[in-house]
Amino acid sequence: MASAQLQNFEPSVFEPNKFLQSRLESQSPLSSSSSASSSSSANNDKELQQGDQDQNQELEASVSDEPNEQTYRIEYKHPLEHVWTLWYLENDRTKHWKDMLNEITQIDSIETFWSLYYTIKTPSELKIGSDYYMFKQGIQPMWEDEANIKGGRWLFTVGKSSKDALDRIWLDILLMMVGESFEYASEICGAVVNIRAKSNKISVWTANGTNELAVLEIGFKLKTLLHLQSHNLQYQLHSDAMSKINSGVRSVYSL
Ligand code: MGP
Repeated sequence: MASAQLQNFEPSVFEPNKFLQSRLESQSPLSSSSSASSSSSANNDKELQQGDQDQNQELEASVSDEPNEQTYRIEYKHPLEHVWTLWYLENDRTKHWKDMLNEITQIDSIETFWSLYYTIKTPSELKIGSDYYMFKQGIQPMWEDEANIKGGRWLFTVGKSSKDALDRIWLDILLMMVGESFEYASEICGAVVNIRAKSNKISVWTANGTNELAVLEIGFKLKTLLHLQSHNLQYQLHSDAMSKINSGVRSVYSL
């Protein structure tokens, strides 16, 4: 499903060469297994003609043990605890903010996660003004969604000179989310990376800004596991962001 949607998706995020390469690599074990099984069935036919029934039964058993492509897809995927949705926003001044959001695909297994990750651009390769959003399935990546409206975000900036750090931190956050690494994982709604001219921003959105224990556990874990000692993490409520006029949004916690 991920692949089908991606093929029709936004060319500035989707990189056809990477996509084809990852598809070819992921399919090669299947192709070799299917050619192995067709040569087995050719032998099988020969032996049938020879009337060697014992040998034939043995061969049939070994062929039926080999997974076909369908079973391979179903049985060899490692499902995630939650299904996640990746969204992409490309800045377009003629559009309202909500209309700039594009849903890219759903991620439901470790395999779809890596296949997608190696197919799309990393944050540091995106154009200025673009964002990625990865949220649990069913949660729209906006303040107004009922899952976010009482919540807030842990926000920090990553300098423009730190492209590798930006990509590394973003990947680590995605892995922490899909791997359910937080004690209060149910409070996690999603994560956002904003590519901006001055400095890039990464944020992790949580469901309830008044759940102090959860907010702080998530903040401390981000700070320690992602080695963000030199970064200042600020927790802001979405309700404050919604009512912001000109001044910045206040921080409820700072780490
Ligand atoms: P932004 O993209 O989060 O940050 O919000 P940016 O571009 O760094 O700007 P700044 O405001 O942080 O300095 C930019 C603008 O997009 C906001 O001011 C809103 O107009 C709009 N916007 C962003 N988000 C996350 C939302 C949202 O969840 N809902 C709505 N309605 N608008 C949003």
